[in-house]
Amino acid sequence: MPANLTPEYRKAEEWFRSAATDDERLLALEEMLRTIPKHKGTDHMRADLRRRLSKLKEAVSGPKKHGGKRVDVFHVPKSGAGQVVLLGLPNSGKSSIVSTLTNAKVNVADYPFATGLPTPGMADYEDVSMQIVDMPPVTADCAPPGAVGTYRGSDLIGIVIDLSGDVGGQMRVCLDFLESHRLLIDEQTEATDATGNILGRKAFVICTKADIARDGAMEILKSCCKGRFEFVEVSLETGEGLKELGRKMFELLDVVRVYAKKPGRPADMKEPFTLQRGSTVMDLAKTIHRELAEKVKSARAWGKNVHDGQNVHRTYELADRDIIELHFQ
Ligand SMILES: Nc1nc2c(ncn2[C@@H]2O[C@H](COP(=O)(O)OP(=O)(O)OP(=O)(O)O)[C@@H](O)[C@H]2O)c(=O)[nH]1
Ligand SMILES: [Mg+2]
Repeated sequence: MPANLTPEYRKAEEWFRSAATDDERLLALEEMLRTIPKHKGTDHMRADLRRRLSKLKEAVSGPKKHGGKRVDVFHVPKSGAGQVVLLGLPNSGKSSIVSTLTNAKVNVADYPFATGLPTPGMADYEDVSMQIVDMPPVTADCAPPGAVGTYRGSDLIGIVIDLSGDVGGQMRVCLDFLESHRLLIDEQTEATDATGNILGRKAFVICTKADIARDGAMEILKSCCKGRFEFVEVSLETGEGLKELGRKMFELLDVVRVYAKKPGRPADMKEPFTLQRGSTVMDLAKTIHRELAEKVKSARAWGKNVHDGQNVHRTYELADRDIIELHFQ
């Protein structure tokens, strides 16, 4: 029986191959196990993955003891439309962003190294929620152990730059960290392994403390990035730019919202499904229940690229805000 491995699984496999430490290998194996399609054709592969995982866990933390469970605090399970992980120097405003946009309890402080562990929170944007992860800081000399895995597992990296400080210096530290771990994906960074597979993540820049910015800080920052990133200027003090920040994160996560509808019933407009742009009717069916993907025959669609109630093939590419009624064999 064919295994029908998904792009998500392949990505996790690439991550495993490129991992530099056992901790990162562990995260990648867990991701492989999470994303591998679960059917008869993958039974052996899943058993093998579980074996490798438990062997690696033993190698990392010694044999299992009763009552003891190893928790990897740098592994942040994903939730919502996508995961944005923040990166920045001490005091740059990472925790302030998470504290302002989400209900998560984080430590905002006027002294450096106030945050010691990744902390996720959910931020609302229109009718979806996105996950933002507060992180311990990086500096020119050190980065939190395990953090590479958190960034590699994310959907988007938010580089946080304090506009009241030395913006060029902060950007250099963040770029050194990202480039040395091949965490970036853009035209200037070769974030691929030997077989040409992409390993990096997209990134953008969140410029904080706009209310107390140094003169010309944005110009200096933009000139040292040479058109590499998109920027959002915010002030957590005045609230300036926060709406734009939500919009930018949603745009860069590159997802579409789809509302499911049962035949003869109104669509559920409250809780859209979110899928990667480029997903099809079959992908939607798989998201609702993995066995439905094989059974879906066609669909009716309402949205900007179709006439109301138009019959579409199961390979139809979903557009943002489509309403979809699935039809099964
Ligand atoms: N004026 C102003 N102050 C800000 C802004 N954002 C954050 N701050 C202040 O900057 C200080 C540091 O903010 P944090 O959010 O704790 O910084 P952090 O990046 O999480 O710091 P670490 O946890 O050490 O990495 C706090 O005193 C905040 O109140 C802003 O937009 N404007
Ligand atoms: Mg903090």
